[in-house]
Amino acid sequence: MIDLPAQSALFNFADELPHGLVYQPDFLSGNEEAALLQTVSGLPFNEARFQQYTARRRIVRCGEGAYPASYGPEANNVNPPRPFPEFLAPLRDRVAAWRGIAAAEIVHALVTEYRPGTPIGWHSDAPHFEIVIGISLAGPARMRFRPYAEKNAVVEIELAPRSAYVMQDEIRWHWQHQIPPVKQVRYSITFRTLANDRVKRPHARAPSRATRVTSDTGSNNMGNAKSKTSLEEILKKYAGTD
Ligand SMILES: O=C(O)CCC(=O)C(=O)O
Repeated sequence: MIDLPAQSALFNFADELPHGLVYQPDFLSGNEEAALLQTVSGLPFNEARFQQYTARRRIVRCGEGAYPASYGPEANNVNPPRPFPEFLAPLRDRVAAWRGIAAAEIVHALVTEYRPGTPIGWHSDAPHFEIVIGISLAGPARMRFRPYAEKNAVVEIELAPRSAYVMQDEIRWHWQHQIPPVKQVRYSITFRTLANDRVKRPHARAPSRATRVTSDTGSNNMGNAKSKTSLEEILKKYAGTD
């Protein structure tokens, strides 16, 4: 059972981050993270495939189907139904409530495992998805963003364990994102809604004036929570607690 955190405990950097990017530290409690990790760390992960290339990160895809696959050999097919596993339903409902959308709008969840040294390169999300909501578990990661129109202008946040982020609107459609190799094992659960009426294509547009960017050599680290706790330590710490 996942409890909603008290609203007073919630904080985000909405005024500082590029439009459409929301960062929420401590979205999950330590106990909630440990409970998710017990299940997530035992999932049947497979290497992510992208055309001829096999990525180092490993994934498990869940979703209701009836939309095209993102990439790989199935890219031109409609996904086979992959119902949401039961353990993800409370988290899906909760992220939906947080963003003010119906849980049924979240059609896809991707659970990703990054072993130490594993990155995800510059990309934008698959065009048939709209809002992306990511939950971070276990090790921390840096997440970097750059506008299509200004690829040297990089914004960086630290994704603390138990935090949540959202990419929608400008950051989702006009920026790319990347995660440099992680130092400790990290898992993410990314939930996605379907793009409304058509497959959209990311494209270049000058970043809005409100956007705060820095140069590629001096990135702007706006996250603040750092953790050196390993997966084993988290599981040990919360073992036997509810
Ligand atoms: O692991 C994350 O939080 C980011 C995942 C990501 O960029 C993706 O699935 O496209």
